[in-house]
Amino acid sequence: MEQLTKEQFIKAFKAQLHTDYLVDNSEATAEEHFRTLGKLIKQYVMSDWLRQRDEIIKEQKKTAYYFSIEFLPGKMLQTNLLNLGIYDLVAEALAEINVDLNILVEAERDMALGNGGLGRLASCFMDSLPTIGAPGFGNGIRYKYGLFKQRIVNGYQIELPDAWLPSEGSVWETKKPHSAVDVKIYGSVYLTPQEDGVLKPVYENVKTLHAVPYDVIQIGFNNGVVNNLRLWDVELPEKYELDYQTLADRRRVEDITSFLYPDDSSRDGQAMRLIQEYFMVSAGLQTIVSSYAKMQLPMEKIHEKVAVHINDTHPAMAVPELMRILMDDYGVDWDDAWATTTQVMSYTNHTVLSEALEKWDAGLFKEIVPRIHQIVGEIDRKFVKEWAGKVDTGIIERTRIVQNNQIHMANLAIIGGHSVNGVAKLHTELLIEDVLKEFYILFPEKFNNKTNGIAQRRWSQIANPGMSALLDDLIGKDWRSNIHELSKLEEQLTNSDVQSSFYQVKQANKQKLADYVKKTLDIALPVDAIFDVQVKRLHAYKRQLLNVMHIIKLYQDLKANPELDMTPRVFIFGAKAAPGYHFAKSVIKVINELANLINYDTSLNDKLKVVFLENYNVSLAELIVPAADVSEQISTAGKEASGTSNMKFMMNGALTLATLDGANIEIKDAVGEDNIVIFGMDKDAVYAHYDKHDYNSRAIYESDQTIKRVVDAFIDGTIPNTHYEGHEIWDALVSYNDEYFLLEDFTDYAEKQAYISELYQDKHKWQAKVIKNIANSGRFSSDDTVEGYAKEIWGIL
Ligand code: H53
Repeated sequence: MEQLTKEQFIKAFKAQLHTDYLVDNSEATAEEHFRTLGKLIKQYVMSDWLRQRDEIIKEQKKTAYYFSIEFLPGKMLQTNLLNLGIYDLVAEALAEINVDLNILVEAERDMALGNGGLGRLASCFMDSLPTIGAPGFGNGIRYKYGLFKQRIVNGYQIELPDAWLPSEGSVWETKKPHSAVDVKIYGSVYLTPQEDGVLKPVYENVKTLHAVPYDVIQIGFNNGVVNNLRLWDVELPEKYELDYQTLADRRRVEDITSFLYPDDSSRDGQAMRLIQEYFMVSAGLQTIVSSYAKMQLPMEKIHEKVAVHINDTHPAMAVPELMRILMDDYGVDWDDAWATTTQVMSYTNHTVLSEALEKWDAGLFKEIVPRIHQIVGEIDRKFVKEWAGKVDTGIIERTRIVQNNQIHMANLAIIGGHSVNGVAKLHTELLIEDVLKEFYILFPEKFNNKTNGIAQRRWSQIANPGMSALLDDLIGKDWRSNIHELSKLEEQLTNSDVQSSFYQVKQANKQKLADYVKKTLDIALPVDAIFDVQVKRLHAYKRQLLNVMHIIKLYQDLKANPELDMTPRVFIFGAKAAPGYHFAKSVIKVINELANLINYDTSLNDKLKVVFLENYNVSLAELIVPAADVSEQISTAGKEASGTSNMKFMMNGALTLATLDGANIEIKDAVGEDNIVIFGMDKDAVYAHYDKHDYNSRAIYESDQTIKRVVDAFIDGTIPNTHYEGHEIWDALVSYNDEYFLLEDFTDYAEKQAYISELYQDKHKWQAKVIKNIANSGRFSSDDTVEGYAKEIWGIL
């Protein structure tokens, strides 16, 4: 953007307020101020945005499209100001006219078009792609309701709709009705030979959806690059209005983009989800192919200019949809279409949990997307034919796409693309050795690792201004554009002045969080306590329950000996449970009741506090992460693909308490064993139990008095109002053999927690480790991660 002065900004800001709302600055609401600022930002980047688009067309640049059913940007105002390089200027200019930027920040609604790690990663990539100057665009759905708003009532999770989208639309988006496309679903299709002998599909009784794109600006950091996140909304096509005569018909169409499916761990079997997936994929690909067509290059070479990324299995229909467009709309023959499609497509696997790898009932698939069903059938048939006689038939049967009348979307994405990557070293190893090992036999060259990363600007400069100012003082400002500069802190680990400065920053952040907790929950938190945090989706494998067991142990120890010399602890949880995930909801109830029990027990002398923060989301994370002393990353080894909050905490100077799982291992490699606290079984120990079937949680329960005492607290009335939930948990741990090995890992976990308490007493030692973590966090920048994708997978840099 052009150089901007405060005066120019103030003038433009006031004028825009007048034009849009007919108000003076002093009368306007925070919401009006926010939208006005947002509008100005969009104006400032408009020419860069258009230039980027024109350059791609003119220079015929290869472009990557990141297809994802989830994006989780949170709020965008601060990021946009920062990336544009006008944060301070705008804050000061607004202050001059008595407008507080922080209040405008508050007025923005979180854009929560995602459930958790997957969606947040996609948004970190959206920030990093323009920052590294890569032509990489997002493609997703403009859900009217994002992830549900969580309220806690009597300790239970209540889910409310999250109406994030104002009636005037998001200030960051631009509706593009002229770029709308039609998407066909349902009906039937048959192939009929044309004059030239080529088979053409004929559709009957289809329903046509009108897909309208909304483009959301993605601003690069201080480099004049503006990319695009294209979110699709559905409208009723006027041309086909007779297809939708009743209100109910119309509503069913509107529902397609109404809400995000809040269950990312298992398919809920609804046709609507399948329609959402096809809608997003088809609309996105039709647009991509038609803009490629404008380059007037051969369709068989589309892979030279276009890369499409399948983020998790949800967009896997991109493979047959691109085949369909190339063959049916552009007359490319099967072999050429297949050759180019497989070079266009690449896939990231984000999970080893087999229930999270989507499988669709073939009947439902055929009903909703009949042409895609035909193409998938043909891809499957050719795959089987190609490998017959070359490998064991068992391998073919287990890797083919259609099995037992189910369509395996991961198999489709792997067979139909040229690259499959995991999201942390261990995760990729597990894919190769276990989960996808038979694919690895067939296609070893496709497999690669891309460890996740985080958009460091949001998780340092925006979330932690105190630490950022300190870093400026200590190592200069270059770290703001080159995060690897943080390694300069290595020279200052033991400098006690530096240590005390980091300590003060942390205490201030803890105070800020404590103020929020006081305001929202009316609980006073002692900031000299260790702030021990576990924030993430609630899932059995993430083992929030292990954390709960340790809290119960501390509670029991303190009750038995109120004089116990213990470093005060504040345990902080934030987690949403998928609405249909019963067990996870029981854990939430138990945490809340345990918190009530502990927080109001004066005999504990403030040595222990437990808080469950309602409605965990990106904005709340920005408040919590900088205030953490301890980051809980305690999943059963081998289950968490990567984790990304672990990286955010590390960058903000929390010590990680972790199993050797996901990216925790790489954090350990980065900081060294002495600067992370590792406990529990590693992946080999977990797998040994699987192989030998020798795990016996009841035996542990019966032989270990401490564990027995802790586990019995779930059913002996210790925790009030949890009769039902307590029994459910007790049964999971004892009667049903503790699927995630909490009992086996408990003793080591509790010992390492005790070690942390002791370590915290030695401020010098603690702070040296804190600084060591910050100094080595640069390697988890998503700028570097996407650079890896851009160069090694997409070939766009
Ligand atoms: O993706 C994150 C990982 C994390 C993993 C998460 C994830 C989802 O949020 C949703 C579906 C899915 O298959 C995986 O659980 O470990 O860090 C980004 O890769």
